[in-house]
Amino acid sequence: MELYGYWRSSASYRTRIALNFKELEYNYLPVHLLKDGGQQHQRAYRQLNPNGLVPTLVDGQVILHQSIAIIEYLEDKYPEPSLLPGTPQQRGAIRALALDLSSELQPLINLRVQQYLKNELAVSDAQKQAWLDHWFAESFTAFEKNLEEVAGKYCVGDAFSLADVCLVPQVFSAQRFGIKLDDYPLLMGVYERLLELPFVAAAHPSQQPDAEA
Ligand SMILES: N[C@@H](CCC(=O)N[C@@H](CS)C(=O)NCC(=O)O)C(=O)O
Repeated sequence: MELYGYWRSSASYRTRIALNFKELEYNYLPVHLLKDGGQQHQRAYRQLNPNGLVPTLVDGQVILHQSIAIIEYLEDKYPEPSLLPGTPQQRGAIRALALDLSSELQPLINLRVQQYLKNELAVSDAQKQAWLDHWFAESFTAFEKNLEEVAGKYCVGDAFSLADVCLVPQVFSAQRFGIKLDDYPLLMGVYERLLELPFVAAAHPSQQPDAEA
């Protein structure tokens, strides 16, 4: 399998965690999101992923975009160990938390959105920071509340799941964007425990071949 990704892309990071959790071998092919005007926009890459976003997974004849679709594909093909463990209720909670981060929060803070705010709408750096602060606070406040109901050692109970796969990269992004995280003790407690897992640690942006200082 080949994974096209970028070291500090949250969606790529999710996919790496899932591949590592399932102990699947893959070749990592970096796509630099800033160099050359953004390599994700180059024709060859757009043929694989017409959205011009990372990640993309290539598995033989199968070419897949969207990190959650990629992870569900891996889950279907390699069901054990499962990223959707537990009862139907727990599996529902896992999916909901994963979507809260991957479908609601991440699209608002993505590179192309930030670039559009700055380059097309001439938003100042302070206004852009206010945008990031606002959307992280909305999302993480609700996430913290949800964790009160469902968390154990990890996001949902004591088993590692797709919700955790999505949480780790989002906290990494928050730290990168200077978001204040003091108001989310449950969320940060889960995050700290997740970082101790070797398959999570190996997926960290700093451990990737395209990592920059
Ligand atoms: N929903 C997509 C999001 C993919 C996405 O937004 N990727 C970002 C990096 S995290 C990207 O490629 N951004 C490039 C750009 O905005 O030009 C997924 O989960 O795969």
